[in-house]
Amino acid sequence: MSATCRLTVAQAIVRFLSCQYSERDGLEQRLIAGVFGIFGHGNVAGLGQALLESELREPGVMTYYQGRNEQGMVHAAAAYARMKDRLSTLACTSSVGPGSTNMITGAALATINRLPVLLLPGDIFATRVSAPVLQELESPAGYDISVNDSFRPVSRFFDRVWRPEQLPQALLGAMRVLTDPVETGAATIALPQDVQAEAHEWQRALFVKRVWHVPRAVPELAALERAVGIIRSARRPFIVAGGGVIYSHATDALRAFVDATGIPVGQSQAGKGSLPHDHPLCMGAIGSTGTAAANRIARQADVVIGIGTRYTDFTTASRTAFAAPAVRFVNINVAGFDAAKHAGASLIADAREALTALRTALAGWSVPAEYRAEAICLAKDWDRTVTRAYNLRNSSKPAQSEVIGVVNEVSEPRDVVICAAGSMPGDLHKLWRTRDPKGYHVEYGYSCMGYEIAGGVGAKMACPDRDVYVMVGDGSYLMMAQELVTAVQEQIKIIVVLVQNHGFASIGELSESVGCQRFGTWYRYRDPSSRRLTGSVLPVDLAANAASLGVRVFRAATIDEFRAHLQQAKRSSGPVLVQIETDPLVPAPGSESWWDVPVAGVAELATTKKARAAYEADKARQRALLGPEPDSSDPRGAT
Ligand SMILES: Cc1ncc(C[n+]2csc(CCOP(=O)(O)OP(=O)(O)O)c2C)c(N)n1
Ligand SMILES: [Mg+2]
Repeated sequence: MSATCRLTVAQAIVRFLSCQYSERDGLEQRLIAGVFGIFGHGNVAGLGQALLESELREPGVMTYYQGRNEQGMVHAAAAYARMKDRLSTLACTSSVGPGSTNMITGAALATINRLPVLLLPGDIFATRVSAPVLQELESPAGYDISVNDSFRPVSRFFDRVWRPEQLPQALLGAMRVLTDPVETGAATIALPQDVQAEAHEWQRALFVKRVWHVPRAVPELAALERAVGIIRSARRPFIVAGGGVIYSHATDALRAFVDATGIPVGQSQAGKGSLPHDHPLCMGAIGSTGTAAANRIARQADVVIGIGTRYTDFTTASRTAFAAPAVRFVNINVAGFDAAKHAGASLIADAREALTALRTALAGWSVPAEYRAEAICLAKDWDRTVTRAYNLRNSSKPAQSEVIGVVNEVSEPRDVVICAAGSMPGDLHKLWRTRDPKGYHVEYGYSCMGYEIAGGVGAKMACPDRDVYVMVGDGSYLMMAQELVTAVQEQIKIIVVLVQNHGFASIGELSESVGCQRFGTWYRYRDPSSRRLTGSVLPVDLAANAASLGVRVFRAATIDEFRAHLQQAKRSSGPVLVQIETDPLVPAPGSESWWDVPVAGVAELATTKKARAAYEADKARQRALLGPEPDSSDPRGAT
């Protein structure tokens, strides 16, 4: 056999991707498990032709999935990767121009959430002989610029393959980034449409099986000792568990550490599930959408141990959650960037490795018994709050918390709840009783309306043995429901719970809190006399919309009907949607927390003026978190 073979660039890509594997803890799996695509002139004759040949030659090796909107394809790939703990993902191929730029939102989402996705946008001709081609945005500043350059800031890896010879390096670079827990995110290889179809002589070595080892960084001894010293000095330590705990499979190590030390745990959106809800020291959600239990403990914490968290504003309540002047941070993270946050002692390491090492080093040490008892008591109180919120029996329409309660009750412990934007992520963060580390899937890095249904499709593809409950608001549904058709086509069973409240309830509440009277947040006709959007409710029927796409649909008017329909939905085989009308004005239980959203500094409206005064009071509590504050009685600190 000769050392080379002749293939097009696109055929080489498909062949290469078919033999990439990831490996962690000895477990090997396909790194790129399939390809989502929408074809146009930018990829039909390149990757389209190559995927067809692959499907005919080796059925099932590199399955092609048809997307509806390129953004949705990327969401599905990101959700897939999240469920696979970032060890496997999907590729997405698009045409040139709008097909490519439709993927940019998805790329940003993946990169923010640190989820690997491989994006293969088509690009303008490398030869330029037919320029400007259809959908080419010409730049007088340089002929090598295309819309695909917009991927650069939202990708962790970006390359454009102008010549076939460049492909091997681009592919290897992309695979490395995808499998690096520190760097992972969107890896984009832009592929000019002529280059995709160009034949080239390839070294066969490019197509051997490659196994990408996903490392578990061990903590440096000196850093471990520093962290241990700080934790030993603590009287009221508190753990903030982030997504890194789950991706690293560190949930057992976290539980062992917590059981041994008695340190209570708060969870970010991505970290929810790192301890089950009924663990006595699980305080649940932390921050702006947190539980009163976690936020009370956080307020007085003297040492905060962040594990696999990047401390977003929601997690830190815009830097008001940790109020003790002398609070110190110990941050366990694979990324030095995150480990150094809040002037913390950084422990750059894999979460599981670090927790195991810390438990050994802290053997025999635990928090004071009164503190442990206080935390346990607060967690129990919050659990009672959740039970009340699940059973409000709101008089007119059900409250959202009741809907969440029913979904929690009807779903099995290993099932998955998915959400991304609107009022539900916050309510789910507070109220969802998470029983499995992969059971809670709320995308809150980008909080992207439109992720829900597409993400549900990707999650179900990754975990066919779990039911996937997609919680979607009417606003998010209207933003992007098209991947329902993909679910119908592939008979991917997602159970969509459509919460119809006729508008942007979350932003309505936010608007009210900043003195803006829910302006522009209802879905209403323009009133002919006032010329404002205050007329009657729009006659939008989203259940009918879903039914028209081939989805089995149920409509519930009451919470009991909703429960019955959901149970039926659970038994059905293909995609299902259950619609329920809720009362958007019933709030979830309070977080005793804050989120920094600036209020107009000058206003005619009394509502805005009032909100501004409240804002200034809250703003005064915000901290720079530059390290423990010097004692003001100490003359050195006072200077
Ligand atoms: C793509 C995108 N655009 C805008 C926003 C800002 N935003 C956050 S929630 C929301 C409204 C969501 O409405 P809906 O899905 O009906 O949920 P509800 O707020 O009613 O619970 C908006 C506009 C966003 N998160 N994502
Ligand atoms: Mg809504």
